[in-house]
Order: sequence, then structure tokens, then C-alpha cells
Amino acid sequence: YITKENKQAFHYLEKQLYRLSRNEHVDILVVEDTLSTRQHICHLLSRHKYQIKQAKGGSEALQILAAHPEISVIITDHEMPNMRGDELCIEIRRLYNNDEKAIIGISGSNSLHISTRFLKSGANDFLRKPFNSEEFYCRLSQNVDMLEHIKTIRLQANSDYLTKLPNRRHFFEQADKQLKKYHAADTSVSLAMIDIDHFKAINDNYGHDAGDDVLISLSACFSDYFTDTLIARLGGEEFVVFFADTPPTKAKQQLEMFRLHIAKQSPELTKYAIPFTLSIGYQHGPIYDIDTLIHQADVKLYQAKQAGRNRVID
Ligand code: GH3
Ligand code: MG
Ligand code: MG
Ligand code: MG
Ligand code: MG
Repeated sequence: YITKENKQAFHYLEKQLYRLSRNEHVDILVVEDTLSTRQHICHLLSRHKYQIKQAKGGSEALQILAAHPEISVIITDHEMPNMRGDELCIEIRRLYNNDEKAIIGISGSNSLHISTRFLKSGANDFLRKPFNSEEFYCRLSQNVDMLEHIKTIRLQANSDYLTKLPNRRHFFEQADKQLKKYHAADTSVSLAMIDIDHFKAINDNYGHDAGDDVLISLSACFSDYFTDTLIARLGGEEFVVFFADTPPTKAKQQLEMFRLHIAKQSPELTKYAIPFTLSIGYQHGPIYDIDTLIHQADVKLYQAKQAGRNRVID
């Protein structure tokens, strides 16, 4: 029978197994000038299935980091010719935030100040050489866990839970950036507001779950019709498509094809075979203020509703 102890052991094993399969996608850079130490660390890393890159010094490390953005953890020695470990930390922190890369300093020096120096320079953790391999693995995986948590939280903060589309927050942040970029390049942008027709009636007739399914099914269709766009669920049954650098004729054509596809295929797309249609308001620039762009597209959307729904107004 299952005791509390072997339940705990099982849980621990499960976690270890998860980490081993995860580590195959974790890229680590080892910066160490002493060959034997470098080989030892790489050996430990490969036993836990991490992906490994190596550098003999700071400048080589920076080159490798620039060429391999997938590297998420840097393990660096302190005493190295040309650049010390703490100097490398400062340089890495100038270029990369600590929510995207973790740094673990290592040193064989007896000085009590090395760990402080590392931490003050932007390192997340420190190990004194020679180190216990279990401690090495623990500190490393805790740092990888931390980066993973940040990634998950960021993704959750930016996506809509129901449809998995980018959410309102993500949309406004990104649209603002893109507007600035395209304004600078003097390229005109455009935007479409998309609203499901009589959605309240769908909820009333088929139930809230069926309504949810309509939202999910519709959301899954966007990527088939729009490329190079920023798509988001703004709220309720309202979606936005931001076209950067798409000529208006092409954008309108894509919207019209999307509207037609939904009008024709919606019963096949949804779990409960629910027919539904879309009203779309399209506004073309040059407008480089997101609120104004949305407001203008909203006016067109309102016109589409007034004109009988299931149409694009530009
Ligand atoms: P119109 O054609 O004028 O747009 O009419 P409508 O019924 O689509 O618009 P209205 O704004 O009256 O109703 C929108 C409905 O969407 C009301 C709200 O309960 C429903 N709704 C909003 N968010 C969700 C959701 O996440 N799931 C479901 N199932 N319904 C939602
Ligand atoms: Mg050294
Ligand atoms: Mg409405
Ligand atoms: Mg609606
Ligand atoms: Mg609405």
C-alpha cells in the first residue's frame, strides 16, 4: 500500500522526470577558462540533459549570446583573462533583462567578497568551487524554474483564457509599439473591429457553453485568413485585427473572405452546429493614435449593424 513516504518519493521522482525532459530545451552557456573545470561542468550538465554551449572568456561568451538568443542560463567563472566574471555579468545585464536570462557565478577564490560582487553585478546565484554536484543541480534547476514561471505568467497575462488569443492588454501594448514604428516609417496602418451578430440570442437559444464554443471556434479561424496582423479579443464577442503594412485593398479582401467563410461555414465550425455571422468595421490610416483608429472603426462597425449586419463597412 502507499505510505506517505513513498508518495513523497514518487512525487519527487515525477518532478525529476519532468525536469529531465524539460532540460532538453534549456540552453546553457558555460564560461570558464580552465579546460578541466569547463569539462567537468559540461559533464554534469549533459548528465541532466541540458543543451550546452561553451566559452573560454567574456568576449567569446557575449558573441555566443548574441548568436544564440535561446540561451537562458549563463554559468560563469570569475578569474579569467581579459574579462572577470563580475564584469561579464554587468555587460550581460546591460543587454538582457534578468527575467529572460539567469546568471550563476562560480569561483574557487577564498575571498569572501566574490559572491557579493557577483550578486551586485547582476548574477542570480553563486557557487564556490569545488562544489557539490547535487547543490549545483538544485541551484541550476531553481533558476530554470524561475525563468519558466516568468514565461508562463507573462503568457497568461497577455492571452485570453477562453480563446487563447492575445488579450486587450497585449493588443494595446503591441499596437502602440507598431503604430510608432510605422509612423516613423511613414507607412499607413489600418484596423478592423469584428463583432458577432446577435450573439446574445445565441447564448439565449443554445446556452452559455455553446456561446463559448462559438467564440473559441471563431478564434481558431483567424490565422487561416490573416497574416502579418495583430489579432486580439478585445472583450465579449468583439475582436480586432490590426494591419501593419497591408495595402487597404488586400486588407478589405481578406476581411470580406473571412466574413463570407464564417457566414457559410459556421455550422460546420461549431460543436453545436450554430449558424452565425459577423459585422466588420474597417478604418484605414493615416491615423497614428490607437484610440482614434479604434473609434473610427467602431463607427463603421455601427454602420454595418445598422445596414443589416453580416457585412464589412470601410
Ligand atoms: P449585435 O448584433 O448588435 O452585436 O448584438 P449582440 O447580441 O451580439 O450584442 P450584445 O452586446 O447585446 O450582446 C453581447 C453578448 O455577449 C452579451 C454577453 O452576455 C455575451 N458575452 C460576452 N462575453 C461572453 C463570453 O465570454 N461567453 C459567452 N457565452 N457570452 C459572452
Ligand atoms: Mg578561471
Ligand atoms: Mg452589441
Ligand atoms: Mg454582437
Ligand atoms: Mg459587441
